[in-house]
Amino acid sequence: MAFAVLISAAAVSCSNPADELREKLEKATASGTVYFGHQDDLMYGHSWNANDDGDHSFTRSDVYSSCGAYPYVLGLDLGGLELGDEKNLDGNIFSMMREAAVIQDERGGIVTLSWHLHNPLTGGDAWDNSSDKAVASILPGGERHEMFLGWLDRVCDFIISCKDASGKQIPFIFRPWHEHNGGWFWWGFKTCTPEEYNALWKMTYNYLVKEKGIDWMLWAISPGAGAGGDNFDSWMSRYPGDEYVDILGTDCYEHSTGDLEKDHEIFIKTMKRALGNLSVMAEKRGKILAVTEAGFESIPEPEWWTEVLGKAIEGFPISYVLCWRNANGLPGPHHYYAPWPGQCSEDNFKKFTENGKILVLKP
Ligand code: BMA
Repeated sequence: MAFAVLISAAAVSCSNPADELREKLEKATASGTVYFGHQDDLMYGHSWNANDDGDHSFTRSDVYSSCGAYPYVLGLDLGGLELGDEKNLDGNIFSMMREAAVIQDERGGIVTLSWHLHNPLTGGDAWDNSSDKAVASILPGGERHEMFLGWLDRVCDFIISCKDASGKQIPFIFRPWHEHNGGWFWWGFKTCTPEEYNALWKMTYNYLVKEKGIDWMLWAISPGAGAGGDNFDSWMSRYPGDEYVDILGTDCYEHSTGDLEKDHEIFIKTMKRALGNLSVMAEKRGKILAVTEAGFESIPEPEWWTEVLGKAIEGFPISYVLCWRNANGLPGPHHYYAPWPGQCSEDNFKKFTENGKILVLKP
């Protein structure tokens, strides 16, 4: 009997793409290596845009142009999908995002999904924090609850539609309701109570996993560190519970004050503090650690990768670090977080990805 139980557990573990993804992430941390990630990497870069060009090859990438390999983790955002839009909030065509996700998976890489969704009560964007009733309105019994389930249905349809050639689901890292200890999103600490936030997460999880059967994703929670008084020490009051979370990450950026040395020092200190907190928690609770977003807009420091980011994450068992997008369009040509050919940190980035610790995806 015990033998039979063991066999069936092994069979289940092999057949669920989420287990394979978990193993991949744990392998990185066990060997002291870190997957490098970049938001929207295959969709557009500093001076090109696959959406506008109708280029379905997904061979272009600013990271590839800078170091000869693709990011191991591709970040994509679902913002706009909830309304049935054809493109996401940054101009990515959803059907092309699906193609990119499938190709990233085929290449052996990982895909993570974030969601800058509209405010369900006011109709504004994710940054519309004008009402403290938005979260309450979509919880069971709230006036927008049914409407919100329709939004979740669209997310489910997209996730389910992402399959490889053999019909296997793409195992996403799903990262909803991020930076919730900040006050800029409508689900942030200023506009909902800890109880409402936790109920929001559980409702989302239960709907996707229990109701819709989407059990092939890992769920990542990502408090922000550093920006505008981050309440980091108390972020745990907004944590739905161990059964709803697989990955503990942080979103942590360097900000420019005009004094680079000072900016680096603050960033390294902030990152280390956040990872110090999260690594203890991850170890205790058996969770995977990650830097879910990072970067320094415009990367004005030529040695930023090895001397700043590398030092900030050194010594922590993080599975991946994802740098934010290289905007092509709004909010402007300065909004980029990974190097591109000719960018001042390009050589240093190459060095960073060649030290054996930072893993990129060789084609
Ligand atoms: C922010 C900025 C915005 C973008 C949003 C969602 O950090 O990059 O321009 O719309 O992320 O990707």
